Amino acid sequence: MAKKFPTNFIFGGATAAYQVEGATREDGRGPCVWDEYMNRPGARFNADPASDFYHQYPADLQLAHDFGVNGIRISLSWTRILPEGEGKVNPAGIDYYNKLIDECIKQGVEPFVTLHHFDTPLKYFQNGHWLNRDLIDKFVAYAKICFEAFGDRVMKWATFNEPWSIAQNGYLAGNFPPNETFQIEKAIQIEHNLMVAHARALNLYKSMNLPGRIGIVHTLEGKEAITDTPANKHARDLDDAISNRFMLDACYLGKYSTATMELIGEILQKNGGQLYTEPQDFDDFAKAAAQIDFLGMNYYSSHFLQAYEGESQVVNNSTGEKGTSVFCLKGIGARVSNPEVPTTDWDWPIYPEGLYRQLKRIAQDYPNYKEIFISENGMGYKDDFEDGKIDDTPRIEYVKKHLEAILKAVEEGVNVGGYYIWSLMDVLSWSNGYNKRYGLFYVDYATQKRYPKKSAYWYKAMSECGELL
Ligand code: BGP
Repeated sequence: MAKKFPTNFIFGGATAAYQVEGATREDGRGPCVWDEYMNRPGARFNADPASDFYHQYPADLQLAHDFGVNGIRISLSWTRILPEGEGKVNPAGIDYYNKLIDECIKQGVEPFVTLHHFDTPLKYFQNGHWLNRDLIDKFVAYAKICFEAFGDRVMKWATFNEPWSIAQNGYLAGNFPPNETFQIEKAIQIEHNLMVAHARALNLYKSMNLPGRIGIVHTLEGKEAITDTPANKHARDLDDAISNRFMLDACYLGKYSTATMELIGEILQKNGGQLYTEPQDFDDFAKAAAQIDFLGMNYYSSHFLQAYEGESQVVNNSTGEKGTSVFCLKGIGARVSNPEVPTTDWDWPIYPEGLYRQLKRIAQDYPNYKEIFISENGMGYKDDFEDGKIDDTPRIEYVKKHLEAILKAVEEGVNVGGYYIWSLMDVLSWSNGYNKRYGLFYVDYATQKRYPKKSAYWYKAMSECGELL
């Protein structure tokens, strides 16, 4: 079993603007969808000050540097740059990201910048969100401003973070705004519209002749049949089609394959609804598929599928009370627990094999992928803080097994350029709040002091020797 990481492998840490910055009302930032949502009556937590990255970024980047973290995923807050979503640019927003990007470079922590990590401007959210195709043009205009402002120094761009989570969590599971459930038609339409926005922004970037590279970040949940019956395998294929394959086709084939559309068509037929597309969309897809530089793959977990004929029902485990999740979708299948696979307290199966299989699948089904970065992977855990020490051995075990899976795929020829642990420091979790920690660095939210966890020392040692420890 290979233990060596490829040369120049990035040992990164991931963040997202809304989950770390805080300062939601500072320096002219405009409201995004999550500001309203997290401040609704009865909300359990909000994003101020989160990890206070808006002010603490020099210290965080110093820590990253000191612990061998040589890449960071950050995202740009659209409404810091354009408080209204469009129109007048906020110089303070540009100034903040200029300083942040420069500091990353100064510390040798290469920035990998995502344009949109869930934080759509509030106004557009209220106006139909990604169901409204006007948002596609607004996004491309925002992207242009970012490419012009930071494109000379940012060498890795992603258009979107996890389009599937926007669709699934907002419109099927109901744990992201607008908290709708079982809206299969809307979820699929949103996926398509996001793929159009991705393709157009990517094509624009390529036309600007900037020195960097551009891709997209997808969450690629593994899908397995709970037992090998034809019905369970079909449920697996349906869940895979709506969660993964539909959007991978758009990004890498530049169209939806006939086999993919049969599965999507079956889901739509059983739930009612149809997909709206325009001919130009497919020209844009084809052009983007020929130019995409890399895939960012977020991987946390896999689902085990059982055939299911009933109505949709979902119960979200958003407190870490083990064993409380339910996820059954009409016309798709039921995600059931596999007694042989351990889970986190939030019921996410721990299944590194699924990461290996997703890597192999990309290489096989989309051989034009060029390069993959594991743009998020990590373990949500209720860390114990004792006298400034955090022993997060279960997290180390989790990450180690996933790194082994990556190295196995690399050994078999898959081109993986780096790993960005979710998360660099503890951050706000969208639907869980602050007790679900992921960081290499523990954040004491009362003082905003950082403490390296046991995992941070382990990560540093690996980064220094380039071998799995
Ligand atoms: C991904 C998101 C991240 C992060 C992570 C962990 O889907 O891209 O932003 O939140 O999941 O999720 P959670 O905080 O729900 O445990």
